[in-house]
Amino acid sequence: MKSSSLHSDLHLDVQGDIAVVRLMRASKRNALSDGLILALRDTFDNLPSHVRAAVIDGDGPHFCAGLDLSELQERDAGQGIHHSRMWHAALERVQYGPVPVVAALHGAVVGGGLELASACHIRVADASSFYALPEGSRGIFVGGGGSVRIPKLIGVARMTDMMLTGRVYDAQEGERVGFAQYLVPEGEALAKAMELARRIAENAPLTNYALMHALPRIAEQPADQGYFTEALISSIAQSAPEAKSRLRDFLEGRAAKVSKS
Ligand code: 1HE
Repeated sequence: MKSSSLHSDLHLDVQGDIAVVRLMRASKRNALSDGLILALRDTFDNLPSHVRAAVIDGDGPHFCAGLDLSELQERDAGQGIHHSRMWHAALERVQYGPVPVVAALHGAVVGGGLELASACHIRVADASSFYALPEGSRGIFVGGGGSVRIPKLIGVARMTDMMLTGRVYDAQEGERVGFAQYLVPEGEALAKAMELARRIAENAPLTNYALMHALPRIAEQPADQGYFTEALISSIAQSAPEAKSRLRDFLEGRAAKVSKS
């Protein structure tokens, strides 16, 4: 296991081919300062090349309390745009970085913390997790890509309700509406996220790349263009030597069958 850190509040542990990125600011509920946001960007820009999947989690009782409100000074409109664009750049590196990212959620997943979780490819939540967008009651608006990503998970109507009324979703409701794909008992999110990351790391890299980079774009395209893009990316993936050897393994009885358990 190799540990390093680009910022005192962000740790990177590389365990084999899995990178574990941990928010380490428990005393402030992992509130995302500008420095922490930039460190997230740099961490995903500089993952070691042998890493095949990543997990993000948060130290302490909460995953993340969102934007560091103590840094919210008087900003004029121009500064506000640059600040929001800085978040966009960092969370784009999470979503469209080199490897799939699994978020291990517990406690508060709120505001910018929910925006960060939404940039990940899979969310595993433990039973203590809760989701909120307090921006609505703080007189501000989401600025970290939440208005693009969160409606894709739960729909525009639910996000509007959360911001207008301060509605908080608990872990069970959160899974039901689509915040998390996996719900596990309290304290087990990281273990489950690691299990999933190890499974993801076994996939052919080009398949993972297609899922991260092609699928969300295809989903945004008109159907006719989507079908065409799908034909291109699927033919690229299946022409890779790794795809050919995996197919041969199945046909010759060496690969696992699909099973229910
Ligand atoms: C913070 C922050 C923060 C806690 N920025 N310092 N996010 C919010 O509006 C959520 C604000 N936070 C909370 O509602 C609660 O802190 C929690 C539900 C997350 C956790 O409650 P609790 O009781 O465990 O902790 P606490 O006692 O409230 O907080 C512990 C410390 O963390 C305390 O500091 P201390 O010096 O008094 O010990 C808090 O001030 C500090 N803290 N959250 C700064 N967010 C790109 S745009 C995104 C826009 C947003 O994300 S807006 C939503 C911001």
